[in-house]
Amino acid sequence: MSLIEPFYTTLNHQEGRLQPTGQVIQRYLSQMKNMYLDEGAYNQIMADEEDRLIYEVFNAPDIPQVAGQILHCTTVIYPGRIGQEFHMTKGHFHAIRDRAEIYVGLNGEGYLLLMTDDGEAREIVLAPGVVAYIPPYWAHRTVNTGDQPFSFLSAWPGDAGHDYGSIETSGFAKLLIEQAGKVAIVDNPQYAR
Ligand code: PAN
Ligand code: ZN
Repeated sequence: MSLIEPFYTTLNHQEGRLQPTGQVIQRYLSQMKNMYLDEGAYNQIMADEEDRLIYEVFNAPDIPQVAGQILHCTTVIYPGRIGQEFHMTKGHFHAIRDRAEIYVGLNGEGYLLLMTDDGEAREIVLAPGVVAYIPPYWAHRTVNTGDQPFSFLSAWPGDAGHDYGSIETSGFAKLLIEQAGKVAIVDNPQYAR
């Protein structure tokens, strides 16, 4: 491994951003086609709004993506729903499945959903100050269940990589929806492992 310079970033808890920031990833609804259950609601939003920014990722600058390094970033998920389903991240397994991760809740209201290959599911309320441990082998997705931006900090091994394809194909076992004004966790009728 090559020697890189020590550095720091400053975390803005209110905005959920790292300063200075490296690569910024913006995820729009159009990049999440077929990930939300309600296809009619998806099409309506795409017709009315053209597209919608669902979340942004602010990576710490210039860390090589190799074993031994610790990548880290913040994520901000903007509030809203697609039909009954709350705005969420794409979700992924790590490409090297036995790589773990830590999430720290910063601001807003949201959940961390976890799932194994067998569709075994768990959830953690990622309130501000909550430090969640994502063990090796667990896929993870976050969901904004509030009406303000929901943000959290993540740190994970440099060689972990991201496998988005598995979730794109199978979906997530559980969905977070609004039901009679409340947050409900329900089985995903389209989940197919
Ligand atoms: C996080 C996620 C981030 C965005 O940094 O990558 O919250 O979610 P998606 O990657 O599912 O779009 C992480 O888990 N890194 O490994
Ligand atoms: Zn991850």
